[in-house]
Amino acid sequence: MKFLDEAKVYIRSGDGGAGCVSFRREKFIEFGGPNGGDGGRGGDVWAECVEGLNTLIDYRYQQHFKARKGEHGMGSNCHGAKGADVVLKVPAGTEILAEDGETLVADMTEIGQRVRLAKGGNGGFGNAYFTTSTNRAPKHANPGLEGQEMWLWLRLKLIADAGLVGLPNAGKSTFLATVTAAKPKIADYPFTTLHPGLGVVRSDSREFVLADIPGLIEGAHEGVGLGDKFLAHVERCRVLLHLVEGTSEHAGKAYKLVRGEIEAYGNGLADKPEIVALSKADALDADTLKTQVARLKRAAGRTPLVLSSASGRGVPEALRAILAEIEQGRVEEAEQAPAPAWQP
Ligand SMILES: Nc1nc2c(ncn2[C@@H]2O[C@H](COP(=O)(O)OP(=O)(O)OP(=O)(O)O)[C@@H](O)[C@H]2O)c(=O)[nH]1
Ligand SMILES: [Mg+2]
Repeated sequence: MKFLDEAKVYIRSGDGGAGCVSFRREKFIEFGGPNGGDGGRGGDVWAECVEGLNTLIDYRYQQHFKARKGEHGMGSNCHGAKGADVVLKVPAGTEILAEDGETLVADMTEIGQRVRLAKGGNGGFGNAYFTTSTNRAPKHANPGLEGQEMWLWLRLKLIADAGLVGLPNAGKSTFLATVTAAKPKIADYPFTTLHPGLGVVRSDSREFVLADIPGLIEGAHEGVGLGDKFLAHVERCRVLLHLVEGTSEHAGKAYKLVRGEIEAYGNGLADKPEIVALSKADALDADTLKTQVARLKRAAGRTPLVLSSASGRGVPEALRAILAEIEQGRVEEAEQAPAPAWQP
């Protein structure tokens, strides 16, 4: 399945059905009163967060979603039926934004979450409704109310606890493949990864979700390479694992370049906790390793982890560091959450 992380959709809820003007006409029944039924309510448009989706690709093929109209009221006090709803099924992590692309309408983060995006129009009252003591035979009914229509943006921001960032070829996908059951494409050319991938890491009997995204290059925030929009997929992460290729020319420069792009992207990404690791340690001789570690340490302002997905060196340490950050995040979240209401 192809990946799509942004889509624009048009939605319209159903119009309400019109009320009916009708009078009871039966043999032997004199003065049959008004009996026009009310119109039915128009259908609503809902968004629902469902399992098993990780892309918005379905919205490339269908962009218009209209709920059905309510049926008109009929004689003999028959009310019109409610129009059928439509439901937009979206993957977990989808933000629903207004047409301006900024105003958040809903954030779909939990499987099963349902949000009404547009309410169907109310049905009109039939003439039976308007009967009063002074007007025993009203000859008018209401039309139904119109449904609402709007354009919305769907934007997917995958939900992961930790995210991998780095230059192309830094070994991000290889790391994901080493620590999870995910099978990302791995090759020794840049931009092997075009779409983000997720994997579940099980370590020390705990679990977390790790996201692998495409590589960043200089000028990504101006659209160079694959741009930097895919960074949205690590926006929800608690911690970033920044891999710096040990075999690169200068690990310190490589680190700074990526940091520069993360800062240019904004959205709070630069403030996230970051674990820095020098990757592909197995491919370096002792001297080069030492130099690269020293350069990276100077650039990052702390001692980097030394990592090799090939030999497994440093992998448990990296996972432990990530887990510690995630735990820390959970503790902070629990502290910030309002205390539960008092209950007897
Ligand atoms: N020797 C060695 N090679 C590695 C290691 N990790 C990755 N590689 C190789 O480095 C190349 C790039 O690896 P990827 O995992 O595709 O790199 P990436 O960061 O995902 O690259 P993009 O998806 O292009 O951004 C592949 O040929 C891997 O086999 C490692 O620990 N040691
Ligand atoms: Mg990759």
